[in-house]
Amino acid sequence: MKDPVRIAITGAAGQISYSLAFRIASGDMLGKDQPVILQLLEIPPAMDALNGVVMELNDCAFPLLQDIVATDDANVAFKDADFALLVGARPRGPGMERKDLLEANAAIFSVQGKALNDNASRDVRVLVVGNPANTNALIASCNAPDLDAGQFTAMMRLDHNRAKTQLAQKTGKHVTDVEQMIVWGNHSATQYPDLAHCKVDGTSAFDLVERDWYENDFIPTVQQRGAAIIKARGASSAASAASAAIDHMRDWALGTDEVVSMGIPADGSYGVEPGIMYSYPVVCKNGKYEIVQGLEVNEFSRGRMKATEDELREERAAVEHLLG
Ligand code: NAX
Repeated sequence: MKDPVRIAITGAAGQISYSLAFRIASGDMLGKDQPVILQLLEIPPAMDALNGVVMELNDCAFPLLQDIVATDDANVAFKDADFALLVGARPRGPGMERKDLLEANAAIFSVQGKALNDNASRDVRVLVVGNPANTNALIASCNAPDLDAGQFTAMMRLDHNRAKTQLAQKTGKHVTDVEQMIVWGNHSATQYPDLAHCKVDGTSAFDLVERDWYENDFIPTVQQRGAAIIKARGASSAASAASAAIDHMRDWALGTDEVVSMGIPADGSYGVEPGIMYSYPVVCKNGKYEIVQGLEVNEFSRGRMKATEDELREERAAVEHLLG
C-alpha cells in the first residue's frame, strides 16, 4: 500500500465540496491505489455543517480514506498538504461592486497563500476554484514566496470540458473524439474558447462547423454556461465544477496525452507578459505541466486573447496592494 497523501480542501461545507470530497475519497483524483487524508477548512459559522460532511464521509467507509481533519485554521488545514484545492470564497453579496468582491477575496487568498507558504509540503500543487479564480490564484502565489509560482494554478477545466461537449454535440461525435480544445485567458465571460487547432475525430473543427455558429453560438454559449446553469438549476455549477477540479489535479499529478487548459502564471508565451494567471493549452507529464508552444495565432484569436488578458490586468490592478 502506498503512503497516504494529504489533500486540503477549503470551503469544504459548500456545494462544490459536497461532491469533490467524496469523489477524492473514493479514488477518482489520484487512483484507486492511493490512500488519502482529507484536511478540510471552513469558516467558524460553517463548522457544524462541516462536521455533518465529516460524518457522511465516515459513513461511506471509503477504503482509501485514512483520516479526516476538520478545522477553521488554515495553518492546520494546509499542514504538510501535498495538494490544496482552494474552493471556498466570498460570494458576491447584494450591492457589492466587482471591486469589493475582488478585495474581499484578495483578503482571504493572501492569508491562505501565507498559510500554504508556512505549512504545506514544498511540492504542494495548488488549484484555485473560488472566484475570481485566476486573480485569487495570483494573490495566493504572491503571498507564498518560498513556493514556486508555478505550483499555483486556476481552474479553467470546467470551461474546457464545457467547450468540448458543445463541439461534440454539434458535430454528432463523442467528447473523446475532440482533441486540442483550448480555452485562453480568464475564467469569466471574456474567456476565449478557441477552435482553431481543434480536431474532431481527426478532422479540423472548422471543416465541420460554420463560422457563424463558432462566433455567435459556440463562443457565447461556453462563456455564459455558468449563468445558464444558475438559471436552470437555481444554484451554480457544483458537481461539474468538482469533476473539473478532479480532472485538473489528476492530469497534473498523473499526466495526460491530451492538451488541456490550465490557468497558470503567464510567462510571455503567446505575447502574454508575466504578472497574471492566464489560461494556456498545456500537456502534463512527470508531475509537471508544459505550455504547448508554436501554435499559430490569427488576428481574430489575437483580439480575443488580448481582451481576456486586459481584463486580468484590470483585476490585478484592483488588488495590487495585496500582492505581498
Ligand atoms: P458555496 O457558497 O456553496 O461554498 C463555499 C464555501 O466556502 C462555504 O461553505 C463558505 O463557508 C466557505 N468559505 C468562505 N470563505 C472561506 C474561507 N475564508 N476559508 C474557508 N472556507 C470559506 O460555493 P460553491 O458553489 O461551493 O462555490 C465555491 C466557489 O467556486 C465560488 O467562488 C464559485 O464562484 C466558484 N466556482 C468556480 C468555478 C471555476 O470554474 N473556477 C466554477 C464553479 C464555481 O462557480
